[in-house]
Amino acid sequence: MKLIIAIVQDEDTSRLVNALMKEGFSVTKLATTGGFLRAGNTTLLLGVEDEKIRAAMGIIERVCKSRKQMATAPTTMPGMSGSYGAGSYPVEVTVGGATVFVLTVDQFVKL
Ligand code: 2BA
Repeated sequence: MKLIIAIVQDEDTSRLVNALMKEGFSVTKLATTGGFLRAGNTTLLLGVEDEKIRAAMGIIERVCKSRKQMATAPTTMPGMSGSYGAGSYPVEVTVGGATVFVLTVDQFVKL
């Protein structure tokens, strides 16, 4: 068994969870925040049998389309500490898509 950790954009979450559950995958949804943009995103946990990994990845790839958009990234001026010097700057980032980790599961038990 593998554990898929998929970080996706909030906009894609509902469609992705629906698509995964329709195909019989169990999903746990966590509200998370990206370190760079400090904006909300969603992390999904899926425990998946090895032979179904390809199907799960296919659904994630199909639903989570990436697109470019301008965003405001927070920054801190060098040499300043705390909130002093904190500012923000516009950046073009690719959002959507998915950042996916696949981990081997040593043990899976429901107690
Ligand atoms: P964020 O850290 O908020 O990053 C959002 C997007 O901003 C990134 O999309 C990337 O396009 C851009 N970005 C990130 N760091 C940057 C930098 N130093 N300079 C310029 N642009 C930068 P993704 O790469 O698709 O990542 C989407 C979200 O997935 C991330 O949100 C973060 O929450 C998570 N993530 C990505 N890589 C990760 C990793 N190696 N470990 C843990 N979480 C990761």
